Amino acid sequence: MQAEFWRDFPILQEQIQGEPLVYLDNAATSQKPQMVLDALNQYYRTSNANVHRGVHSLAERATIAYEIARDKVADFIGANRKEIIFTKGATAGLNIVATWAERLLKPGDEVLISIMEHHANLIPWQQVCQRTGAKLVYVYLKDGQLDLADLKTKLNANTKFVSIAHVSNVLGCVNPVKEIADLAHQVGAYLVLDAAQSVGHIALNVADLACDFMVFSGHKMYAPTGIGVLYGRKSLLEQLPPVEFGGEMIASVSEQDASWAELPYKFEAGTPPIAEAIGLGAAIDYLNQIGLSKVTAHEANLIAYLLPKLQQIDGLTLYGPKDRQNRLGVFSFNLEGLHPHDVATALDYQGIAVRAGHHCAQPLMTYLGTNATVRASLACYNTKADCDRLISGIQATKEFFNGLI
Ligand code: 7TS
Repeated sequence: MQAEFWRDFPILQEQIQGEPLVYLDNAATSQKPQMVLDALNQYYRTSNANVHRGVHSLAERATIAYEIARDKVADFIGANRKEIIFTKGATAGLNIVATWAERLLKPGDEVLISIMEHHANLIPWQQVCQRTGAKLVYVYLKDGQLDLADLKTKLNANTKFVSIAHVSNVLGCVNPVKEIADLAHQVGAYLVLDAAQSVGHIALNVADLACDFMVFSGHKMYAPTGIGVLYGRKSLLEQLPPVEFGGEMIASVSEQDASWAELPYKFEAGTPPIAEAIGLGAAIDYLNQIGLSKVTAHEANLIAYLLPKLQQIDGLTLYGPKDRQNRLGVFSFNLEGLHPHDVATALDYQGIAVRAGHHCAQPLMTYLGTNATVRASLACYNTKADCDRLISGIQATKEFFNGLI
């Protein structure tokens, strides 16, 4: 019996090019369940006001709903509510951490990242290193996943930050975060975790992962766009100066000076994405209602089903780990002789949504010796039937183009 989570997502009823939609671009963004759509509607219909300022009843409703969303996030990742900063998304969170890092880093210091990082966890560090004279050091791959031995040789007393993806948005591999965090801490470095591709798929507990900072985006875990989370260990966030300045983030202001509000508000300047945060709370409710472990198990079944089928296709090069251990549902591949954009367009003609391109990981593409890949990525609402449609879609694409060549 297959889990029928797809019933909860109205957009999955859409027809694309006359075919029922098979949505396999979840690593880019996920679809939204009715519960999240209802929460947004309900908020705007009954509670819309600005937060943390009004004394009127609607303002109080909005503030309570916004702060309840923060509590839900804190519970979801095993953190304290003061450690949850609402941001625009994973990118914004990483930029905040990098801005702070810029104050600490000196020439000769090192920042260790991996070659599989999304540009969001790469360019902020490049910029910071260029400005401070610190060195950006890369860990490379072995067997399609992170080479831990390489990481160990590159960690040293100069390493001040290790910033790493939990799950690669191209390779699908799950990195051994706890082990990396322990190694980083042994040399006195901070561990920054980019959980953009793991959130909503596997459990995230900041204590178990031993990370100092963690970022993710709501929109990849069934919540709206425009909302994300920066988690930081309280003792660190207390030392960290604000990055943006303005309303909401102050304790008091005089003509020439200001003092900062307590955590987490000192990092939330201006009117926050209120509805979006409430939507994120609803997405967490949705996952809790199903049970995240059921989602993980359902996706693991799909991975076990799809991986060998992809590997059996003649002329298909699959990137990332060869076996399903340490893999989540992100499958990047190329078909011999075909451009990834042509493959994605041919799949779209069959109602199948996948992404093609460099996936904001150009150094990884160069390392893999390609310009681009096709990427199919799973979420809780996908089914074995979707996997079958992808496989037959790829076969049909091959036949179509072979007929032209
Ligand atoms: N980190 C990883 C690992 C990601 O996959 C992404 C987005 C980000 C950070 C940035 O998230 P944002 O919400 O701030 O943009 N990844 C993708 C992708 O693979 N295709 O589209 C967006």
